[in-house]
Amino acid sequence: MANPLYDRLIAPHAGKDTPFLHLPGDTTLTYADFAGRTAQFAHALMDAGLQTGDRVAIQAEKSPDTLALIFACARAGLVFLPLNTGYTASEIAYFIENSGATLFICDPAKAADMAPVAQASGAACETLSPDGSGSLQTTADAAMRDFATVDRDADDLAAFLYTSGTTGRSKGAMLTQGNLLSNAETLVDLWQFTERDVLLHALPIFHTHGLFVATNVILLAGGSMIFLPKFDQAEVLQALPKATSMMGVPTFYTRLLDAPEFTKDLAGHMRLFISGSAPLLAETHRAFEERTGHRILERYGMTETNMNTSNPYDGDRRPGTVGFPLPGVDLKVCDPESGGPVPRGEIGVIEVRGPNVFKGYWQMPEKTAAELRDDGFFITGDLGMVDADGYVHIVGRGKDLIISGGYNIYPKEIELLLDDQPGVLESAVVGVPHPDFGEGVVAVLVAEAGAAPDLNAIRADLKEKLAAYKRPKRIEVIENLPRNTMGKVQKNLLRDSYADSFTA
Ligand code: MLC
Ligand code: AMP
Repeated sequence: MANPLYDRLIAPHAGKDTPFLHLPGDTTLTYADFAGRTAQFAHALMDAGLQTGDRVAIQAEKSPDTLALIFACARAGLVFLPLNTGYTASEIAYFIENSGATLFICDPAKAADMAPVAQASGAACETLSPDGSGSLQTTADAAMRDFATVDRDADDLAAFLYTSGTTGRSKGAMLTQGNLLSNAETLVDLWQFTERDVLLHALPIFHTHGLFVATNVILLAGGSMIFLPKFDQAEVLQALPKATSMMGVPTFYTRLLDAPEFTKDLAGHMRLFISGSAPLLAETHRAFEERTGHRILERYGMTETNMNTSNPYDGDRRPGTVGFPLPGVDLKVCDPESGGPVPRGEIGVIEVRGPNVFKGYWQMPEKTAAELRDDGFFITGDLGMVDADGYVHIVGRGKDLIISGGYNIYPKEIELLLDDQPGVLESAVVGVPHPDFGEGVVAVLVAEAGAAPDLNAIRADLKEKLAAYKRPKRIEVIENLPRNTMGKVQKNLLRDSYADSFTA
């Protein structure tokens, strides 16, 4: 009888009255409370008629109950599918339909818009609110605080995390219980997390970083988290003195450096600052050390693989590098054409293999075969090299991808919507330097002959269809897209032309 995630992350602490979550308003949720709540939600999910292996799509605000619901899915043998709270109804429709989710859970404020979308794909809709008033919470409140956890193998699916594709269609990355647990075990050891750790948690919990890296590491170590609803500079500064460690995307660290109150005195007691999900500029690394005396530990991961590499805990944390492959992870740099390994020091596509690597894309065998080799290596699409000391450097991306404030944005998805707009012949979307988000989205349009696209109408349509973080922060109409002799749009030229859009 086993359920690896429950057995290792929840069960060992289930009877403890020690804090798991420190919440705004000086309240605390203990491990025993949290374990009991996962049982109550597991009963509520069973009452909804779900069967082992069913998918549960969750678009709920960050709250202790949302976290308990996610672990309830694991306990009940269900596959959870966390979704960005910013997704619009048309984005959500795709995820429910593609995953075949039988249940969709959203905030009560969104239920009127979302319930018909769920029902159109045959999924039931329940609600969950940070104030406890959702329909699923009402059922859970009346349920028992223990639950006969469903047996699962390490190889059984635990989660689908959707990651957009270069063709514009999102793919459901299938992650097993073993993928998630093995990565957490490695990271706890490597980063020396213990029950004394208090992690400042300001990340969203619908992505790998905030959900698996941060939460699973803390659960495994038996530490606690200061659980903030989102990154708010003032709240983070206020919470910092009570924390021992923090995980964030580079924007968190540049925003902290923007605050004069962020001083050596405020940060001195901290054990560890970790950065990932997007490149941390070497200059940010250095400015951070100058201000606080701390060298940020940068690591590299992705949705399909969890974490792959990390700078050392003890040892030289080198700016501009993502450190060494994690124990148990094989990493090689390959020629994009031949697929063969390139000599050390040369640039190629990074491939990784290990217990962290996902099972494939849900119901997309061709895409799985194109990215996951028979020998288990996953082709990340990131361009990198390994230097003479063994440090991995990410130098670019082979895939057409923008990373803005740690969120991935696939230009193709936006281009497809722009190309459909009245008066638009074609479009191209690029990422250019942005002082806060690292990269900001710029769209260029070419008008149909004699037409003048209405940019306000276009913005309004994108607002309907796209989460806010994906919407272009600048839209321009130009004569022609620059193309090479093969007819391919030269996005590098567009990036150069619009490089000063947000930094001038
Ligand atoms: C918000 N906006 C963004 C944005 N976040 N635009 C581009 N990129 C983003 N990341 C929009 C808002 O909707 C708003 O638009 C305007 O920008 C200003 O918003 P803000 O108030 O400044 O943003 P804020 O709410 O403070 O959010 C910024 C942020 C957040 C950086 C705190 O984006 C965030 O938490 N990012 C973390 C993402 C993350 O967890 N990634 C991990 C992926 S896992 P408007 O139109 O309303 O004015 C992964 C694997 C790995 O990659 O290795 O970890
Ligand atoms: P996601 O699909 O959201 O999980 O994003 C994964 C991508 O984020 C990777 O393929 C990289 O391109 C990027 N990424 C993650 N961590 C880092 C890092 N430390 N430095 C540079 N890029 C990173």
